[in-house]
Amino acid sequence: MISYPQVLTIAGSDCDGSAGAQADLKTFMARDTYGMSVLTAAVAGNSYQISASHVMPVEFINAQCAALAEDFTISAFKTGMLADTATIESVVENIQKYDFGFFVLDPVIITKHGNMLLEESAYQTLVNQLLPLADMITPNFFEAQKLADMKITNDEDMLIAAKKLQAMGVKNVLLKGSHNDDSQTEVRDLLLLENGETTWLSEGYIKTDRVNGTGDTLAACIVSEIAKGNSIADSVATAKKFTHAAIKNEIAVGHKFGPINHFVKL
Ligand code: PXL
Repeated sequence: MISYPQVLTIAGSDCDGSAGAQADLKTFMARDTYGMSVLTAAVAGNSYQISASHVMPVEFINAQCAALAEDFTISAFKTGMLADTATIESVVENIQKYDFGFFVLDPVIITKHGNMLLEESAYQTLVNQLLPLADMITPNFFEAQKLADMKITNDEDMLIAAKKLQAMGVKNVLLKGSHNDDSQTEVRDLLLLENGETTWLSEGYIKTDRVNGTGDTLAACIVSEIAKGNSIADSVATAKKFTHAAIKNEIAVGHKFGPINHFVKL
């Protein structure tokens, strides 16, 4: 029998397969890990827009976690769309009750196209209850500014913001750089490790609308690499390379904001 590291995403379903649990599961498979999913919500959408969403009952989230904990040895997991306060509270309870291993918190708040995936009133619960349990947080530029409560305009600000997040209780911070200026040539992310070490990761800027699920994929790839036994720094470096390659090698799916390419090999 072949054995693969077992990994988990606690996230929303995105029916068009570009983001959320679907992007995570594709990434888990692409990176040679066995992926599982606890669904917190489901959204109806395509490459144009999200048209509806539905939150799972807390009892059903509990049932999914219990079912997995009873049978599997999960060595790393991530969270994605957590929708509302009750969902976050149930996720907090479940991850305190069961050991799902290394925890990457992708603080999904709002999509690139302005859809709220976390109720405003739930934000404080995420910060106070979930964030201190995370081994790593992976905010994008906007989420980092909101979480650190500051404007970020340069590298120095990124480091100050990352340290603020660490002071809020999360061990390791991967702060994703800005990528909203078509004149920029690179996207620079900052990794701040628990021991205070910093690493800058850079890849070329790619001008494309086909970036749905990028944040999900990056975090899912980190989970897979950690589960395979790699260091945090190596896992993040591989995840950055994989996500960059998945954006660069575009696939023809959908008419507008398409998915990235999870078939890509490094
Ligand atoms: O990429 C963020 C994201 C996460 N989870 C779900 C989504 C999206 C973006 O569309 O639909 C379920």
